[in-house]
Amino acid sequence: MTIEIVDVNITSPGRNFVTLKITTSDGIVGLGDATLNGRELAVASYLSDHVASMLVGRDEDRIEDTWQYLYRGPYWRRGPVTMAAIAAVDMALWDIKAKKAGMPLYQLLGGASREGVRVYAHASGTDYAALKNAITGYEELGYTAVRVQTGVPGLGQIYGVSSTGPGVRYDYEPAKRSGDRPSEETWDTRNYLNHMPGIFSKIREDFGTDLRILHDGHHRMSPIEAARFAKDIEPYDLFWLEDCTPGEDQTALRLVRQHSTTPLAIGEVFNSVFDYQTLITERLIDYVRSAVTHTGGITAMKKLLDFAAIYGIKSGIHGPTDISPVGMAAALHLDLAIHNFGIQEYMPHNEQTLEVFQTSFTFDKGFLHPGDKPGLGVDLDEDAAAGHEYTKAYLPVNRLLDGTVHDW
Ligand code: GCO
Ligand code: MG
Repeated sequence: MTIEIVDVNITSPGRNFVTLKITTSDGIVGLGDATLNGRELAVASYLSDHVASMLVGRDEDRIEDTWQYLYRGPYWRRGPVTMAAIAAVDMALWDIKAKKAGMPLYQLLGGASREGVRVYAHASGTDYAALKNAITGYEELGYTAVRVQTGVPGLGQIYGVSSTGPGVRYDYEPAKRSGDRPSEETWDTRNYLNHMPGIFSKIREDFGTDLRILHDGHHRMSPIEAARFAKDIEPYDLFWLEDCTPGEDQTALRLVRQHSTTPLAIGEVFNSVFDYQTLITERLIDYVRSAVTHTGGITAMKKLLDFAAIYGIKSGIHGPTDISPVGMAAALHLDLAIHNFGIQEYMPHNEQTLEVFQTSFTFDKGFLHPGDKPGLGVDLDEDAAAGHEYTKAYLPVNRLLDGTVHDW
C-alpha cells in the first residue's frame, strides 16, 4: 500500500493546533502533531508546501527510510520548524503501522514496562496561599508530583503563573492572542533568587517529604546564578530543576553540576539528539525534556532516550497544552514502553480541544495510560475542528526592569 492523501489541519479550540493527517491507499488514517506554539503556520507551510507531495506514493511502512529522507533529503537540517514537520509525519506513520497491526502503539515499541505513567501537574499561584491551594487541589485529585511556579515580589505577570487566581485547574496559556505583536512581561533574577527558596521551604513544611516537587527556571539564570540557586534549594529535595540556564549553552550546566546535587532537566526547546550530545555524555542532566512533537517524532525520541539510558538519564517528556492530544498520546506510548521512564508532564486540554481530538488515554490517581485502541488512540473530528478558526497568538517577550530583552 502507499500514502495517498496528505492533509494539514489547523484548528484553534482555545489555542492553535496543527495536525497532519495521512491516508493510505486502503483508507487507513494516521495523525501527527505539528504544533509549534506561536509559529504554527510556518510548520503548516513546511508540510503542505514542501513535504506533502514528497510523501504521496511512498510505502507507508518504511518509517525509518521516510525519516531519513525528510531529514537528510532537503540538505538544510534541524531547527524547530523542520523537526516538528518530520515529527508529524513520523507519528502519523507509526499510528498507521500500529492500526494495521491492530495494536496500541506501545506494543510495537516493546510492550508495557509499567502499569501506568506517573504525571506531574502544574500548580501555580500569584502568592504562596494561592499556590498552596493549587497543590492541595492536585493532591486531592491523586497527583503525586507537582510543578510549582509562583509570583515574585516586584514583578507582574510572569511565566508559569496563572493570572486567574487560585484554583485547581491550571488554565495558564502563555501564548496570547494579542494581535500583531507579543505581549511583554518583566523579570528580575535577583528578586526571584531571593524569593524562591522560602517558597520551597514552606511547601516541604506544609506537604511533607513524599510529594515530588518540580520547578521550571525557564532559561533565565546565568550559569553562576543557576549554580547558586541549585545549591540553595538542595535541602528541599526537588525532583528536578528545569531549564535553569538558556538551553543552547550545553556547557553552562558543568558549572551547575560542580556546585549542586539538585537534579537537572532540560530540552524542551531542543529538536535533535545533537543538542544533547555533551549533556548526555558528560552526565550533566538527569532528565531529557524534549517533546515528541518538536524532536522528530517517535523514531528520533526512541533513539534519544535509548542513548540517554546508557548514561543513567531518564525521560521527562514535555507535555504542556501546546502539545496537542496527538503529541501527548505519542509521548504516553513511549513512556509506557521505555525502561528509563522518569515522569511525564501533564496539563489537561480544555473541553473544546477534547471535542476536536477524541482521545483514549485515561487518568487514575496521578497516572496516565495511553489506552488500548489500535494506533495512537486519537481521532480528529474535522467538523468540530472547522468550527475553530486559526487565531494568531504569540508567546510573550521578556524584559528586565531596565528594559533589556531577556530570555522568556
Ligand atoms: C513547560 C514549558 C512550557 C513552555 C511552552 C512554550 O515546561 O511546560 O516551559 O510551559 O513555556 O511550551 O510554548
Ligand atoms: Mg519548561
